[in-house]
Amino acid sequence: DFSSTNAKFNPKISPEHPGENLIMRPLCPADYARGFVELLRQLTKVGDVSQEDFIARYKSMKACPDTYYLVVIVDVNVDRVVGAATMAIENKFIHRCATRGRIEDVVVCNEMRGKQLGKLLVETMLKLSEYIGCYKTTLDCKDAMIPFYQQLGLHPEPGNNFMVKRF
Ligand code: 16G
Repeated sequence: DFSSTNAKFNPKISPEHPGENLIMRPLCPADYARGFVELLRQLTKVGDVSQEDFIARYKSMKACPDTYYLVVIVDVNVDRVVGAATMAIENKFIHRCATRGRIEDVVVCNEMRGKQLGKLLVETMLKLSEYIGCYKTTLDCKDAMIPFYQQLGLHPEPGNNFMVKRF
């Protein structure tokens, strides 16, 4: 239900109506041919991911019910994936066996900037994680993206830092 948040969208868009010639839906295997993996290259290094690799990973995610939510926005005119976001649900013991949402790999293709699609993807994932009952939902992002995420109600949490060890 986007009725409470729709005010933030001008013009008004929603998951059902993301914009002219656009649809929003869960990722499906045929999205490899629609450029899903190519789109991810606009976010970070992806490397070689063959169709077989993609299908294998897709199946392994599907095999974990209620854990991976992958959403895409497709431009039906050109039949290409133009936006995508992932939410992973983590099962915890803390907070009375709660779940926590992690929003990952949010990307909108360069040509589709300024259509509020990133906002729509993140807002959808936030709504979904709230609906699922997550006690919190987090993401990590570049400094330059902090204002973008802040307008969606996310904020850096004082005293909490994002730590990483790369391999
Ligand atoms: C950003 C992404 C994160 C992604 C990472 C890739 C969002 C909200 N954050 O931080 O999900 O995994 O970039 O960067 O989309 P890396 O390749 O340097 O890990």
